[in-house]
Amino acid sequence: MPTAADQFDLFGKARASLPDGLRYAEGVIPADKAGRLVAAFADLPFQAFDFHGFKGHRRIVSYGGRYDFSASRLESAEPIPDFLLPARAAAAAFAGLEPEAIHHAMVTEYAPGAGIGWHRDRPEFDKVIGLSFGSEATMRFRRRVAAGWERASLPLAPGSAYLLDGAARQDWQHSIAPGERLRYSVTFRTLR
Ligand SMILES: O=C(O)CCC(=O)C(=O)O
Repeated sequence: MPTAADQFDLFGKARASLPDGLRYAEGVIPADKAGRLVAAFADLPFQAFDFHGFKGHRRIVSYGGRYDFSASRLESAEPIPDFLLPARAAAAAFAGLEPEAIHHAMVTEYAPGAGIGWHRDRPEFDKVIGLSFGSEATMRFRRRVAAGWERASLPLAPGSAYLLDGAARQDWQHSIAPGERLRYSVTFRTLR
């Protein structure tokens, strides 16, 4: 059975079977640092994800900007806290960005059974870099083609990072399948 490592070359670039513009690497956040971050997440003021009044199973906390789906706009939010800055630096290095280019961070808590449905991120944002913590997860991708949907999937290991850029960001939708164990992600976004 192919593993994530089989789907990427030595430089973390996705092979042809995955969307262009998707990059993935494991070990971006070492286990000891990941453990400290997960401990810190326990104290965050998570709120149920709210989409036009519908509360999702996942809970989120946003920094440096919070997208309000009811108002369809990006609202202000607390700046990215100090404890997340080393993770931002690691995410930026992985994506080939300066840390200061990343103004937005969102921590998402996926309790067992929680996932995220098909979507593309809001157009106010540009590149998306995601870090994974806790349980493994499967990130799924799909895009419309003449015959229906073209699909791909990517296992996300704890401590790994992915970058959504180019077609993976603009043309493909993504989702996270509900898992059986607690997972957190930290998604960093640049602004368009
Ligand atoms: O948890 C993840 O890694 C994906 C998060 C995501 O797709 C989103 O917040 O839009």
